Amino acid sequence: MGILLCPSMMCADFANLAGEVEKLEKAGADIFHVDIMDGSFVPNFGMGLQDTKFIANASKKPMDAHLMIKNPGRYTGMFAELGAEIIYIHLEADIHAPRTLQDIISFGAVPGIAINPGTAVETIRPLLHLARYVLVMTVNPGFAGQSYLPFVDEKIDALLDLKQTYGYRIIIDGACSPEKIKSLSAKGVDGFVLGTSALFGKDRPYDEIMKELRGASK
Ligand code: S6P
Ligand code: MG
Repeated sequence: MGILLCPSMMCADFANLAGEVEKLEKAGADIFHVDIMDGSFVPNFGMGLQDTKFIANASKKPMDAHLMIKNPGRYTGMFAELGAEIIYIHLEADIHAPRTLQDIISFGAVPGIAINPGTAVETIRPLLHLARYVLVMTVNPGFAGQSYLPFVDEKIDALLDLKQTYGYRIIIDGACSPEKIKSLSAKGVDGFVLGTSALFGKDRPYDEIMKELRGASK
């Protein structure tokens, strides 16, 4: 299987969200990545509920919800209802994370664990058996357009080593440049969130860029 390309919709042109979804879907987007923020777990606000619902309905491709919010367990049902097929939570934000991950499954969605640059693999390890995806943050969560934090490489290696045991897929979120996509996919990383580093604001057609990214990862 090839790599999963997941456009980060907070980087899209909101003046033409319908056109963006259509172009990205035609270009071969695998999963639409939707960042949800509460101004508390991270110092920013992300996409709104209406945008989230719009994207879920506008495309046949799956959409994920990356919940950068405190107490995500209160809202997973709502995001499943809005159309998120994959729901990522940050374990630090939830004192009953195992229950939240089980709830996500009971709502018919796929559970994912997002891991911050400063969070150890050992912290999430007890719950890895409940996750089908691990979203590795390679920037501090909250903003697009930041620099890749190289110290996260060690964590990616550790998660790659545990991948067979638990059977999850690894997706990288943050500063995924064409060079990083090439080198990390060669190591066994399954997918990448595409923001300003590879896809948006490049003045080039999405299909051309995504074709190139897939070609380089073979
Ligand atoms: C950041 C968020 C991400 C960004 C993405 C932007 O908190 O979770 O999904 O939208 O990382 O990508 P880039 O290439 O601008 O860093
Ligand atoms: Mg994200």
